[in-house]
Amino acid sequence: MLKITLATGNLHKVEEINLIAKNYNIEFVLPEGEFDPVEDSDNFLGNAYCKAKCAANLGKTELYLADDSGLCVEALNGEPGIHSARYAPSAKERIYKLLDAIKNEENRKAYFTCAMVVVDKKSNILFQTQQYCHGEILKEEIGDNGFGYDPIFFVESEKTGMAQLSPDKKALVSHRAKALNEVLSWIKNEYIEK
Ligand code: ITT
Repeated sequence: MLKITLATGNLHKVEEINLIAKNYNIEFVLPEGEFDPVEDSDNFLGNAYCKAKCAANLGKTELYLADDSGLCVEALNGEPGIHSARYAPSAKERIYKLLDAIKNEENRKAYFTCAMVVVDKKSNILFQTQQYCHGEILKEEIGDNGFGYDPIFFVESEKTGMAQLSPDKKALVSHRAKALNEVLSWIKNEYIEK
């Protein structure tokens, strides 16, 4: 079984990644020791690389996978974007701050994005991808599933709220699912079929 370190401290991401990859013979493990990456890039792929490198420095497996993701709102010039996790102190406060910031906006278009970077033990980038899930910001929270901004995100392709999707459905249509599927196809070609 292929072992990959998931360079994250976000357990929601771990759950979603395990579900998306459930048909693959891959064991995802968490970094051991002090995983405290400095995310000092101005873009998602750059910050994913910061996390992957930090996990690789702790050393444990051959491969390290990082996910940097966020919600970009058109009327807010792409904010909260790379600041999504730090936009306000708690998940609820982040949601209310965002709803307040666009309360007078007619344009509610937004997208989730997920950048994934795979590195080796020496922090060489082996594969990277950035994927998207388009939709709109709802006027109020709806649904109990998912995490983060899911309760205020309307998924264009599904015509329903992200937090109304079952975990299995989110694992098919989300930004994270699209990015991880690219990573998994690459892994399949490079590591599993050889
Ligand atoms: P790690 O850096 O440890 O991976 P994090 O939560 O700090 O965890 P990010 O810097 O990538 O991760 O921030 C992502 C934030 O964007 C996350 O905390 C949520 O607020 C939001 N987000 C990302 N994906 C999401 C999703 O699928 N549903 C809802 N919100 C999401």
